[in-house]
Amino acid sequence: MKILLFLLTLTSLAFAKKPNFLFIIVDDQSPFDLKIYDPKSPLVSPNINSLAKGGLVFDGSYHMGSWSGAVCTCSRTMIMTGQSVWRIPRKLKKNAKKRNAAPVQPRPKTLPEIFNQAGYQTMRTCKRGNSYSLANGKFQVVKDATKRGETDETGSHWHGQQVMDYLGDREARKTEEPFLIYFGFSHPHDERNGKPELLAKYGAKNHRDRNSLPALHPKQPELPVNYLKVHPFPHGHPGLRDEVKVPGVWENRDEATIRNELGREYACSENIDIQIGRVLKKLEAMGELDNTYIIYTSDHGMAIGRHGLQGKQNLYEHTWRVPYIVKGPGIKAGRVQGNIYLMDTLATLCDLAGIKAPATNEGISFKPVLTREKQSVRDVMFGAYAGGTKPGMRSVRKGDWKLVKFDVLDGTVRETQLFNLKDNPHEFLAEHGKNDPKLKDLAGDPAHAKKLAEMEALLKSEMERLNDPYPLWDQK
Ligand SMILES: [Ca+2]
Repeated sequence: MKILLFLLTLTSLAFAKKPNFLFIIVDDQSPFDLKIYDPKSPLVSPNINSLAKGGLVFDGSYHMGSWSGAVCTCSRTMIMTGQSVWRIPRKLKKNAKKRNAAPVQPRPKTLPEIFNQAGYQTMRTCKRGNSYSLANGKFQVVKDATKRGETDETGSHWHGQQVMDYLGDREARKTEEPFLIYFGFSHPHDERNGKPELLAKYGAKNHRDRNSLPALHPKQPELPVNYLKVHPFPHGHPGLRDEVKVPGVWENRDEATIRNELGREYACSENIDIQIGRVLKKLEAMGELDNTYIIYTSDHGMAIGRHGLQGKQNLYEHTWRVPYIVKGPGIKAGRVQGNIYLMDTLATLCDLAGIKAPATNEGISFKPVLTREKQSVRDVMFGAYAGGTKPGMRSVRKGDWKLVKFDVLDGTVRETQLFNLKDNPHEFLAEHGKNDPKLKDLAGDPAHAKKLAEMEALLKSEMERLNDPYPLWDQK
């Protein structure tokens, strides 16, 4: 009898030790919106800051790219499947050319399916659409709705409440099984309708009237450091919604519009921070906080005036990079490069939960980075944007060096940029008018011809490795 009791205790201890996961994903947020990535940012986010202070902050976290103007769709499908951008499942348009069709492959096993099978209770709340619906529907509890309004019922509070209710229900039922909660928000994606009291802190106004544009206000965030009135050449996606049709911005790039829109972005992000605070407090009260891995990220970054761009369809660092913070049992607080993609989330969560990642996964577990055995999981990062004219934009980064290429509008725009991100982290171009010769695109500088050739070769090999179907003009 004593032995049986002992065994039962051991079993329940082992069971209790399975960690919980709270995966927080916001929609359209540049890492540089957050104080942890830009100390000058006026964004008030005490809960995200405290996650960062007690957890590990990644400086090299990227979404890999998109073959659609809806960058969210590719990004979120990569998270759910652990697959890379040219391999993830895609719906082909009726008239899609055969050569662009993805090869037929087994349907990837998704994050909720894996955790359901491993005995986890899975729940999600998020915006609707622009994601991988086959995965979304596999969570045991699904509370999806697009909430971009300025009230509690129509905004981020609603997503927070779904998680609060779910946790309350677990508490009432005394649920023992560990949880995986996919805590998604619909903001700060446009329309960035902030709550009035939060907008007031950033001197911003919600508005949709083209004829009554917002006035400058001293409380509005300053213009981004790499702001331009116009991008130096066409980005290659004519009529792109995010660049010309977002209510409140349209094709305007004047100071008042950009600063007001940043204020709106920050008001929405602060509301998200408040919702995260509610949930963390609840987890603490339930005694679950210390056994929960909390991940904070965004599906991709965002321009809002940086480089004269407005949307998420470019490969500058403000948009190609994402914020990524992990806090949880055994993680030592600090900062690392990491060199992770969003698609590595699946393998890492599996690793932390002691689950084998599925054969369809291509991501790399960055648990060795969380435990600080490693600083990074890979050396080379690849980025693509091919949602407009083809081939589109490509980028590759290794160490401090980054190459970006544009091959768009039927070959009428063919541009190459080379940055040293250590010297020029904001990717200043000649158009920014900096006096320092290091603060510009170096592609045309003969002193860097060797580095340029090296990066060109690296980009080509990454494109081939990842089955990129659209070679660039100088790669054929
Ligand atoms: Ca998004």
